[in-house]
Amino acid sequence: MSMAIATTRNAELVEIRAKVLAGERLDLDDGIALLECDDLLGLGDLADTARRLRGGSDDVFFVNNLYLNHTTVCRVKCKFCAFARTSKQADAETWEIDDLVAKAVKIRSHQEFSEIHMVGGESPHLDFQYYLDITQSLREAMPDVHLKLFTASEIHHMTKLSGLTHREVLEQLIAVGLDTLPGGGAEVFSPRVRKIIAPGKEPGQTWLETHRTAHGLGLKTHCTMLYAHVETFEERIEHLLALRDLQDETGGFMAFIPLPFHPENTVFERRGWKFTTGMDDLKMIAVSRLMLDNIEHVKAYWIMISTPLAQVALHFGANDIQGTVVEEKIAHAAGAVTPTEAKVADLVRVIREAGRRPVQRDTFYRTLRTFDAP
Ligand code: V47
Repeated sequence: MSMAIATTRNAELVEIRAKVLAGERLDLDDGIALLECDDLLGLGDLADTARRLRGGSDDVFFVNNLYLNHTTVCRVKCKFCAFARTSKQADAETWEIDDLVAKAVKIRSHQEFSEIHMVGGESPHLDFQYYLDITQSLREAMPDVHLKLFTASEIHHMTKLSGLTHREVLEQLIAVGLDTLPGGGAEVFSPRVRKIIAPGKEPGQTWLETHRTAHGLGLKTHCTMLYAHVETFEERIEHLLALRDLQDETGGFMAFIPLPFHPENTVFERRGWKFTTGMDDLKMIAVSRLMLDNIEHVKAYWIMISTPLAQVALHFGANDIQGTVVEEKIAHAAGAVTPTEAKVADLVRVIREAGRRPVQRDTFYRTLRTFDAP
């Protein structure tokens, strides 16, 4: 009995499996067929096979990191977002630079994080100098910590604040300490989808162009897709193909993170939108791995899919579970029921018990610490 017959009952999956085993690139139709396929275990096995064929091992990565949000004030009003506030709302929060840096330094006194991941709203009350000053202050206070700051949407916002180009904004931020960009703000690139869920946001092309510019300046970045709201399967795959094309051109993406839509406290909750199920999330991880044949790392973001499902996702093409996080607010504002932080020992246990080898990494996926295999 051939391998393909042993692992799948689905005729289309057999054909796509043959392409994967031959090292052929999958196309739009393949991607849609994979999302439509109901042979979940066959799909997971294929994604895991693809990961290994491209050099993946049993190593599963995590980072000891700290999330910060400098402001919740945002002018954009994306309909999927439960985190944003107007400045008049009582619980709106904008940090004074010294206070936020002092908070990070205090946390560092008892947690050796290697990375700060900081994103925020697009506040009309902050100027570009604030962004430069906060970056420089974090850099000076913690010279050995990697600064992964600001989504491409925030970089675009800074061009509006400053009158500078995307390139100039990035150059100035790099000069004061920016190390990489996180992948947020991508949502789904389709103009149809953006018009419905984020009419005030810049076009998907601007997100891509900002990352292209960053890569051109030698900055590595991350990429995401917010899925399971109004987008079609075709629009999901087109999004992945746009990322794949840019990666062919620049090689600047280190990891892809699929983000399942959390509807609580958003307008979509009132319209009856539901949280994704494990089936949706596992399929999306597997299809991301299969389509993104040139992005080395796919994250099973435990904050949004839970640690039990992240363990399964490690057998569906994912090889990273993100990090310790400490203070996650975006997903939790929208109904995430996971804890907001994990200890290194928790992540090691989660990875080990999934039968994989935990590797604590830095942001560039260099090994900082290994742990015995299970
Ligand atoms: O940009 C907002 C998304 C992103 C909701 O770069 C929502 O390594 C689900 O980008 N339901 C922020 N998602 C998170 C993010 C991220 C996470 C982990 C790792 C990395 C990385 C990046 O979360 C936003 C937006 O796309 N988001 N609201 C919501 N209700």
